[in-house]
Amino acid sequence: MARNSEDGTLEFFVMNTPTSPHLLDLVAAQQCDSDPLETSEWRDAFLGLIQACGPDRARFVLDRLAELARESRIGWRPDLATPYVNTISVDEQPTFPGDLAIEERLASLMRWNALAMVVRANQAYGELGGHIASYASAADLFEAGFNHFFRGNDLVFFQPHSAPGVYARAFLEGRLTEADLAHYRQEITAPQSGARGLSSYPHPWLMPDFWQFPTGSMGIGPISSIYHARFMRYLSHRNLLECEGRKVWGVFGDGEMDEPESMSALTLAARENLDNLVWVVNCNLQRLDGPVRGNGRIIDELEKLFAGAGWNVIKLVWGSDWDGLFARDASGALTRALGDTVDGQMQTFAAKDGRYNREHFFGQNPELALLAQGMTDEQIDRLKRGGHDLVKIHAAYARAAAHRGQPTVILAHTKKGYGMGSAGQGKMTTHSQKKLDEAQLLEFRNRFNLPLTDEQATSLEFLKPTEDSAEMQYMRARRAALGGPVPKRNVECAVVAKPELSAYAKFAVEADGKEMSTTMAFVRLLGGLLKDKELGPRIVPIVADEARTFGMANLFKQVGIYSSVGQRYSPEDIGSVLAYREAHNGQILEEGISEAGAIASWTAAATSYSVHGLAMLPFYIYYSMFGFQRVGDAIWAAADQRARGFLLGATSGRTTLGGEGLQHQDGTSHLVAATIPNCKAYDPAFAAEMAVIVDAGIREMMVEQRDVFYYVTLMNENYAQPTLSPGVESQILRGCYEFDGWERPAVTAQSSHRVTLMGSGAILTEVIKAAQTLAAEGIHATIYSVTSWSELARDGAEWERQELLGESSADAKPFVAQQLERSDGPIIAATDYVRAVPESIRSYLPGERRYITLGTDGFGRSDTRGALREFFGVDAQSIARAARHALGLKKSK
Ligand SMILES: Cc1ncc(C[n+]2csc(CCOP(=O)(O)OP(=O)(O)O)c2C)c(N)n1
Repeated sequence: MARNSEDGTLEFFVMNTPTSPHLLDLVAAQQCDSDPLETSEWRDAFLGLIQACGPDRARFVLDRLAELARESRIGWRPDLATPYVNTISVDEQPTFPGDLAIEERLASLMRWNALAMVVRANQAYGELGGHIASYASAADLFEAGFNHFFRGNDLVFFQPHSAPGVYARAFLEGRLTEADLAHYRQEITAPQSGARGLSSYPHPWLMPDFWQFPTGSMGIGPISSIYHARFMRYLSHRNLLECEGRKVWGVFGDGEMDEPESMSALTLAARENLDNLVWVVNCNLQRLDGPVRGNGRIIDELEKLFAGAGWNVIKLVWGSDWDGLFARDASGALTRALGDTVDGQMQTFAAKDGRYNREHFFGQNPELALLAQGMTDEQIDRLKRGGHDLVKIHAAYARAAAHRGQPTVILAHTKKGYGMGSAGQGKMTTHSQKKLDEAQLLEFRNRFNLPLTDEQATSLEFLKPTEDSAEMQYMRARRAALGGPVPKRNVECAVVAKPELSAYAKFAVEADGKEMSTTMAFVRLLGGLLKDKELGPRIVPIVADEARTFGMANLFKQVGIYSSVGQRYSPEDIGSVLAYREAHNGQILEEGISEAGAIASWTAAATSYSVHGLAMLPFYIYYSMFGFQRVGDAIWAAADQRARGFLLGATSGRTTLGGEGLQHQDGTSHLVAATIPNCKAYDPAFAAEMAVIVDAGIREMMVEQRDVFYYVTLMNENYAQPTLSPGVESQILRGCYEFDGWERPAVTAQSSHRVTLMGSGAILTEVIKAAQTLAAEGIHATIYSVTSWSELARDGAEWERQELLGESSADAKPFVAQQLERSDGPIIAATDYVRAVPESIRSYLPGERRYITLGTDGFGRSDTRGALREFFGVDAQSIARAARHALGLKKSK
């Protein structure tokens, strides 16, 4: 059905591609109507039923017929797609409760200031970047929310490239100054001019009183919003905080929906009946490079996806000025033509003027041409898509907000670069358009009736009506009625007292040689913490289907697994002590096999102190390989969001996990953890060290309320756990201490050689064995248990920075150098991680001493721990060999 124009180019495309089986079926079905008369009788009967008995009865009858169809196995299944029109009909539309003219003027002001901010920044510094087109498409979607729906205590996720629009509003609201706007994307230099720099995208780390949720990395905002909504339910069901009435709103891009994270938790949101969640997908049909679905239709695709996942779907496709056209479309020609237009073509229509649209859209057939008769080209040009019509947007939001039992998605049809005219509306290149010439600026001014002279427009003056103007008063009144500004990040929350270490971890700090793994010790410690009256209820244990792997099954019974519906079955193991127990007020979040989900869940809990003013303390325990490597970007976003909580990388180390092999053995997580500035990463060897670290973390996050989170690796290797030596706690926290609690063997030879051995995690046991071997040869070894390479490296880097700036005193030294002063000889470091981890402290060691690092670079293997450690060269023999080599000795037989 595509037709060639005279010059041979394809003029019009229809949905006859394999991407649209529904329409193919429809077309085929229409073509195969063997008895049109009978068909029309059925149709009339059904229409008569609606008319006579109303929609409820009609639905009832349809349901019964559907049952019959299924029972008769005629191969029928309902299609999830609906026609390419608005879900809400004109007569269902509520009266618009606001002052439409003022709201439109406000939206135009926001549009202008957002555009001016980006263009100005780029005129000054061409390298700064920024986006105009995304906000141009989303402005009305945002404004309807700001004026009517986004309450002060709601959670709102903003499409990242629309940040200029949010700043533009904050400027009118008096939350940002003109100087701030003039320093968009100039965060470092702004303070020199007495301004605050505005971050490129929503980043709570950079604007901690402003942005709540980082959304710059596509996909993370969507999944995060779902888990935040679910976490609100968790808080309510556990009677910790009443969240009823609060909503999570997320405005996301249609291109962004391609990210696996965007889609992976849709069914969870439906399963959990998250009617506190509303997504608005800004369907401008474009992403960065081009159309989202050039040959298909993203709105249809998303409608089916969301409906199939169990969401309430509201299509917001056409603006009010289409209402009359549809009303006059008796033959259905308009609906059919719109339904046949693929997105690539729709984008072309967006980029072209009214005349082109008259010829190429309305000109397709006489029925359409008739509809457009009496409209000027200008009117055709101004026909709005649904996502640009405040009245239609309001209707969709109102229905979404009132919907019960399901999350809602609003698929809002917009134009990318709306109003940018020849500079960008609907253009392939519009995403990165950040320059407008004088004529284009004037065109924009005229398009939105902005009160700017030519001079003001071309010099990109920001616009702010006077305080007593109708716009400003209206805007303030709306925000006041909705409970204050959005976005706004709160930092106030009450301190949660921490129990004494001895109250919950005595077994670990006084282990007295008992054998256990650090994972076992952690689980026991967690069990103890959960019993504490004050802190216990705030703890959120999170697993991604590995609780049994880590020996946490006892917690099922102790605190239960959270389930919004309780437990509707008798578990298979009901009689056992560790029976599987799901409960409405269960405490454990068992996220199933979704590390992306579990980390989003952790983030929701870890930022509860700010999002809800209620400090919660999540402990997410997982296979360490499936942490930073698998969901590193989500952890980065959590760091940006100033998360406070514990990540426990269990079964860590490339040789300690043994048989699991290449995909499971983690040798790199500490490398990545070290790159996150507010992540404190530890690789403790002993249960006592782990307990000291967890205790300090609780103090730092819950009592001192610092924006840090802890990453602690845990091992599944059982070995004798020593009692904590007195006074080493602060050294453990800073990164290393001399470990003296090893048994010296009988010396078989004498030598004056001295060596220093450093090790962390499970490899410290190999270091101890190496020291014993060397000691037996008469070589004196000093052992340092390294609890955190990254903390040592950070301390060293800070010392170096101060030294370079001439700010350090002459005798200042890095902490690791101070610690090693008590030792002699070459230094050998061994870990179960890649060598780059211990290499990170090289510059901060006493320079005259040789430093050799041993690590587990390369792919893992499946074999025994012994074989693996020998293979990678991190076993006791290899460590001892390296020591002798550094001392210039051959092995004495
Ligand atoms: C994970 C990730 N990948 C790529 C990008 C780069 N990127 C930024 S915006 C964009 C296109 C966004 O398209 P869409 O979601 O449709 O939003 P629009 O700007 O069109 O409204 C891309 C690919 C990113 N920010 N994050």
